[in-house]
Order: sequence, then structure tokens, then C-alpha cells
Amino acid sequence: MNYLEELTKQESARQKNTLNLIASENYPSSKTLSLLGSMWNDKYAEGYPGKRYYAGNINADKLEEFVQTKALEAFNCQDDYGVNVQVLSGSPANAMVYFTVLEPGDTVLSLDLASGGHLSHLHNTSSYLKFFKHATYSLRGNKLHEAEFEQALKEHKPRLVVIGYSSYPASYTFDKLCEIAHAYGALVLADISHIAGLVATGHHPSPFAHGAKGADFVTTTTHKTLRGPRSGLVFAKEEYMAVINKTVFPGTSGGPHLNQIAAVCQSLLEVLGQESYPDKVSFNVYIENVVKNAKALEAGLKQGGVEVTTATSTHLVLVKLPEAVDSLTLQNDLEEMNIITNRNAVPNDTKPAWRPSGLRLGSAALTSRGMASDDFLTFGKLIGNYLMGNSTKVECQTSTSELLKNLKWYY
Ligand code: DSN
Repeated sequence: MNYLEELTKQESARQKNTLNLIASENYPSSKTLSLLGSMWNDKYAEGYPGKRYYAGNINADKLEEFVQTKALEAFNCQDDYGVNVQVLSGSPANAMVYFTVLEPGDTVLSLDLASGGHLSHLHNTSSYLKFFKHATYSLRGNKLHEAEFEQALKEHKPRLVVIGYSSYPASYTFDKLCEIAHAYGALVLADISHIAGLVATGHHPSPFAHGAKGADFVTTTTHKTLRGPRSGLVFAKEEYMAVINKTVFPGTSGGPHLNQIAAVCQSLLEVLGQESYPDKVSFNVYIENVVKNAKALEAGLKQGGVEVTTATSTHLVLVKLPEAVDSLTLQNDLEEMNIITNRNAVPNDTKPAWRPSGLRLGSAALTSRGMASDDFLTFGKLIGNYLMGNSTKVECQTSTSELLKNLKWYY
């Protein structure tokens, strides 16, 4: 076995033998993974279906059109939106919306980073700040309120508002927020990367709506709760599709990665119930379990004495650590016990980004591996007890080994 093969084997073993609570990770089906390594990898297809620059795209055209249809079907938005399936991930998807609708110097309004916004929403280290300006709205009492949102719109007069978050555990209704943004003349980008699976199954309000309502643009990654390969989708109201397509190619897209696009297709077929995940649990039931399991995890954490920022109604739980707990040390300690998490800022965090005051947890990956609610509750309690200094690493490790024994591994 060469070094690369050895590393790959080790990574596979690491994934199999750890309890993954990273809220943005998941385990796609083997069929999805195998399409990433399929012959689709070999073909260049610059352009769009029916208008390619190279020959040999007869199948690529059919593939891209098929995926577009399935993406629109998965979010039930075929009457009002189109979709571009060529973006490589979430950050380029957002960038393509910025470069489509903004002029240099225009302002983007998004939720502040510590409250759950994402770096690609033009936060202070974004390289796009060379071109565009940025302003933020904030939470009140750790919750999103229309009043603060509206006040920020009034004050900053943005051209574009981003709704959609990376570490906000509660759900939010897009319709009223979109209505407010439109009333102030702003366009809306809904970034549903984290909650896409919940939106597709009706477990979270949808940003897609008829006519002038809803988000003008919707971006998502495909590998979080949607359980597909690493990729991205950009949806836009029909009137913006031609201009979005022009921005994407030639923009971040030269030759689209057809292997990724084919793999996205497989996962969308699984979302739609036209293909099944290896455990044969329907996608709808899977997401129902994801939401239930996040609540159980949160309940366990609380029983262990831990505080959360906002009650979860999604796949995500955000723990507010006691002042004396260093998040980086905790993250490393948990990793030693085969528990994989990420330290994260919390609203109004005063600690530095490298050692913030929170720990972000998610239920999507372990639900794919078949972890049930009572085990999530036990797991939450176990983490809580350790974090509060009420159990030792050795005690914790014994329990994690027990939890791991029951999990499925498909690869
Ligand atoms: N890294 C992803 C997340 O954790 O939310 C998105 O960038």
C-alpha cells in the first residue's frame, strides 16, 4: 500500500471510529460517492446545455438538464425559479449572486458573524470587501427579530440582504423578512446551506415563494443536511436566471465539474424518494429524526448542566461554554475521546475567534449512521458532564465506545 492509499485508509478508519457532531458534515450514499469518481470526471463542458464550446457533450447536456429539473422539484419551486448547478460550493455560489446584482461600492447586509452569519456573507476578512461594502444586523436575546432587521435596513440601505445562517439553532420565517427587505428596496439572498434538507422536506420554512414574494436568490451547499457531495446550487427568480448564468460561466465556472453534478443528482433523487439511502429510511423520515435528535442532544446537554444559546428547532445546537472553559482545549479533549466538534462564536462573544465562547454541534451525520434519540440524549449528557468537570476522560471514552458500537458504517 502506498502512502496515499495508507492515508485514505486511515481517514476512512478515523471517520468510522469517531462520533461526528460537526453540524456541516454528513455521509452521502456510496452511489453518490462513486459518481464523484466516475467517467463524468473526464469531460469538459464549458457553456450550458445546447451551447457548449467542445464537442462530445450529448450526455453532459442531458445530465445538466436532468439535475436542474430534480433540484427545482426537490424544493418545489419550478414555477418561479431557475437553477444553476455549476457552482462548486457555497461560497462561490454566494459570490456569484454578489457579482450578478451588485455594483462596486454597493452594500450587503447580513447577520453579524458571532450571531451565526457566515464568512462568505462579506464579513470583515472577506476579500470581496475590495469591491463591496458590508453592514450587519444583530440578534436580540439571541433571537432574530423583525424590528432589528428592519432598523438595519433603514439605516444601511443595502442593495442586497442575506438571510440564512451557519450557527443559528432556531428556525426563522423567510416570508416576512423578505417582505420587509423588499419594502426597503433590497434584494434578498437566502443562504440555506445548513437547512436545505429541512427546507426540502417542510421541516423549516422555505424561502421559495410565488411572484414577487420570497427570496430573489437562494444558494445552498449540497453536502450538509442535503447529504450529497461537496457542491453548490444557485436558484434565482426566473427574471435573474440569464444574468446569473452569465456570471457563473465564465466566472467561477470554466468547465463545470460534471462528476460533482452527477453526484448531486444522485443525492437529489434520494431526497425525492426516487432512490434510497443504504439504510432505506426515507429522506423525509431521516430529516424528522435529525430534528428530533438535535432536541434530544440539547436536552442531554442541559441535563449535564450545560447552557445553550437558543433552543434548537433545526439540526444544530450551540453550547455557551462556562467562562472558565477554553473552547480550543475542550475541542481537542473531545477529539481525544473520539468526539468531533467545532468551537464556535456565540452571540455577543467577547473572546477571540481562535478561542471563542461556544461549541457548535449537529445531529445530521450521526443520524445518517443510525444513532437514535435516546443515544443522542445519553451523548449530550456525557458531553455535558465532562464539560462541567463531573466526569473524567476515561469514563467518557468508555461511553463513547459503547455508542460507536451501535452505529452503521456503509463504506
Ligand atoms: N464550514 C461550513 C460550516 O461549518 O458552516 C460552511 O463554511
